[in-house]
Amino acid sequence: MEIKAYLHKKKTIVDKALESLVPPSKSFPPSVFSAMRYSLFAGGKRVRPILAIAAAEALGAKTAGLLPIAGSLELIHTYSLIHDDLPAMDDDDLRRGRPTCHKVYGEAIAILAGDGLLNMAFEALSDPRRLKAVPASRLVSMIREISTASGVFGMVGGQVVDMESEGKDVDFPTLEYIHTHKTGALIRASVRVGALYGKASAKRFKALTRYGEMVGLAFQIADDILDITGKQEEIGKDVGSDLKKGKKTFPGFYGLEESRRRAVEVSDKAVLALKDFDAKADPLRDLAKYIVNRVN
Ligand code: GRG
Repeated sequence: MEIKAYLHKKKTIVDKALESLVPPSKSFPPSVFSAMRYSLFAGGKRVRPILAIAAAEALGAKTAGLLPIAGSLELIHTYSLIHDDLPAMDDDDLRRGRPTCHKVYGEAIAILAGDGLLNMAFEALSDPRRLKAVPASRLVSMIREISTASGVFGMVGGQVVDMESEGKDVDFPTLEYIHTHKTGALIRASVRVGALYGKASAKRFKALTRYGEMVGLAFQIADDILDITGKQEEIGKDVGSDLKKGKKTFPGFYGLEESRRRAVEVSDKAVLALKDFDAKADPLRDLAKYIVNRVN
């Protein structure tokens, strides 16, 4: 199946799972439920849940039982976007093609909507009614994987260093730390959660981990490039915001052309990590290529 059709099909499945995880806007208190749903259903490619599903499928697993877990990755990702957009952080007005959560609901409700989504992810991850297919010990490994990747050892740590580096002439290892933690950690965890669900052998788990790391890096380089070359109506946020905020990015170090070359090189490494997998891993291979060629 062509990657665009694959993504569309999986996005529909993920959106349905998310719909069942997050109560309707009119639930009490409606302000926070509306804000959570506003940001969650504003669009979004659902890359992280789809990576988890594709990793499990690469191992031959049936993935219906993975959906609450895959959905939890998107809940955490959306929380991070809401908080990242706040005036105290990146202070952005546009996200996923819409005014940011705090612009519509105010800062206090946006903060609480982010908190609500983060905690709802762990509710979903520990709900025995939804997770009958996953043995408790494996579920604990997944919860640890996701919480470590989202917290100070992952995304939160990356966000802190990113903020503290604004306007500074950071070195390349610092940029690498920001990229691997702020964006890379949750992407890597998404693939590893799919691998855990699919009962990967130690060898395959290692290969999928390498794939996740390379895809995470390629994704971030592509994001840095899109921040310069993208169109606002396609990327759904303001163009040129990294430069405006004095953020050092991949193109800042290497220029656009070299960054493009490196993104492809890293994506090729992701594909190479899957050399011992059969055709069931083709969506993962195609995703690695798609991530560097994407326009949003
Ligand atoms: C607030 C703890 C905390 C962390 C925020 C994710 C993040 C960390 C910041 C977002 C800033 C940013 C633009 C990062 C670049 C990579 C990235 C995460 C892009 C957005 O992800 P996509 O492209 O977005 O998957 P969609 O909308 O498709 O889900």
